[in-house]
Amino acid sequence: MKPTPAIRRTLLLTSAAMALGLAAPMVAAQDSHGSDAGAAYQPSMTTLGALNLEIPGRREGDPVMTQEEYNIGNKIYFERCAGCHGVLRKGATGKPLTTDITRDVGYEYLRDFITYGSPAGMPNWGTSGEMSEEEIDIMARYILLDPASPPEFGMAEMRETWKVLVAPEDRPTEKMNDIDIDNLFSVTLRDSGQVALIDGANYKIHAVIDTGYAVHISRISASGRYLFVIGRDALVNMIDLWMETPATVAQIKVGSEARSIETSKFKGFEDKYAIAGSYWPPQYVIMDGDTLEPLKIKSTRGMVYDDQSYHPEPRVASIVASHFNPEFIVNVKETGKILMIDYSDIKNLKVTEIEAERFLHDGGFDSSKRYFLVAANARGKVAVVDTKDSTLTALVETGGQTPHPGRGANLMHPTYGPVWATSHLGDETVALIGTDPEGHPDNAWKVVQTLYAQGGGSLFVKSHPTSEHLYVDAPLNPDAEISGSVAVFKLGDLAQEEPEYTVLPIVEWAEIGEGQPRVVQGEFNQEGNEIWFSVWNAKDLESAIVVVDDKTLELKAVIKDPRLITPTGKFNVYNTRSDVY
Ligand code: DHE
Repeated sequence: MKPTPAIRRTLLLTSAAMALGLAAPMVAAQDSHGSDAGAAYQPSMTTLGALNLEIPGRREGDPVMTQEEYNIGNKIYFERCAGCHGVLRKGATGKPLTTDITRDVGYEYLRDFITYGSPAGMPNWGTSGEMSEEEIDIMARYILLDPASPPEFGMAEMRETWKVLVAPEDRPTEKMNDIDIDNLFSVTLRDSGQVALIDGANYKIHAVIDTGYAVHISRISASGRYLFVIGRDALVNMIDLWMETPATVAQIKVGSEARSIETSKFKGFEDKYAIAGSYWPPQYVIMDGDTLEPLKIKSTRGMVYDDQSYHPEPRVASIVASHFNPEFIVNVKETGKILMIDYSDIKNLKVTEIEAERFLHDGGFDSSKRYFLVAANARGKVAVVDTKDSTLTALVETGGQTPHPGRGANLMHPTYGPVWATSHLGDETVALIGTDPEGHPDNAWKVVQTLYAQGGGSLFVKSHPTSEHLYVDAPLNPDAEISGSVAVFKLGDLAQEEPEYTVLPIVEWAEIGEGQPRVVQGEFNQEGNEIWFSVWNAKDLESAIVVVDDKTLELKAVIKDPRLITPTGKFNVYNTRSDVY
């Protein structure tokens, strides 16, 4: 179980993450808070940063600050600091920065700390050139002021933003196009705030649709007709794939910052509800599945699962829909709770609250779709929920640093039977966790094998029930060769103690002249015979999607188009709605 020195690379990922628009943490000395990938991959609250918030009521001794300087402070704070220190500065993965602490240490200390950083993990914002002297001066004064209070987003605010562009009765009663919807891919065009709908068979772009700012993920209604897309600005677009040219039929803004959206999948409730979770305000909203009308908003503010201390802003991370019960599974990051929201009667809402682990982030189902596995990333664990009984099944230490599975990958292991895989942000390991408590009880909910891929900075793994391969990306790795390629393990080789991997030079295949594009997130077509990778370049440079033949591991096609600006996540309609991965 030993990695060779060549693959055990030291990770200096802050700059890579910053290049991708990911915020690096700012202050505070604590273990999980260094300049590695795990620490660097923190939320950047860009929408909050763009709000014109008022300077909180002045107190004696407050630094004098113009509104213009305050706006700059807000922007920097929400984009670079709030992901760790919290919107209200009460601390999240980073230490609190409330005025009792900042005033105690004073202006000079704060200025120097921001400038030079600390060996315990504080990035050196000044000496690295990331922030100018003026910006540091503003930030040191800004955190001496009381924290800003971004707006709440209740029913009145949501309804004001809610638009039904095409009413259900005016929509087609049958599919009006000849698109093979089940094999369509919704592709995030991150920096243009759009999604591209690309044909899985002939790679034609059927539509490019405007969505929210720094658009994040797509999910599909149970029937496959409606596509839901959420932007980081919490704008939800509902797209009707039956229209002659698919287009948005309803829209709503559910908060200021959001990352997740899902739809009801249980029998009898198909297409009935949608749910979106927000980072700010910390809440989720259940909406009508035909119109996005907001029906029920629930705050996630409350007690942390273990020490039962109050947390003012627990963010909603991943949300999935149960196949066994009429329930949404909502993962609340800071309180470490997994909420099973019973949507069969939303007037008398029943919520089962599962104690799991802090810093829940992303996850997916096992191959039976009964168990949901979610990374508690800053704790190095995966929580397993039995969605049939709505109980916690296990907490598994992955053995790696900062697990980041995406939805994970399900494999049939030649020795251990069904397993689910996650890679890690902080190192090159891939943990394979046994998921078959009946057929392979000795292996269930244990790391049965650790694979060593190319290096740290991995975000997504992928496989398919018909595939003989496991694909591992590493877009945040500082080495261009690694971030520009993917590692592929053959399932048959997993019986060996130290299976080798093949490297696919995806960026090279894309033949892109300029920039240092990163390869991110493999996604299979419906049949499972090809896998698509995004070649994610800067906004003003050429990007591409590379299609790989899963049987031969050879290049099958390169999709290029001037409209494909910063492609990242890809969501095949069938695989996404059926949780096939
Ligand atoms: Fe994501 C999923 C949060 C940055 C691409 N990302 C998720 C989920 C969460 C999340 C909570 C799970 C959603 C679900 O399943 O309901 N992502 C965050 C962040 O907080 C973070 C770290 C920083 C931020 O400020 O947003 C972040 N994410 C990114 C990126 O920079 C990525 C690589 C490129 C992009 O488009 O923004 C990115 N995230 C993705 C993708 C998924 C995702 C492609 C869905 C993977 C899947 O297979 O389902």
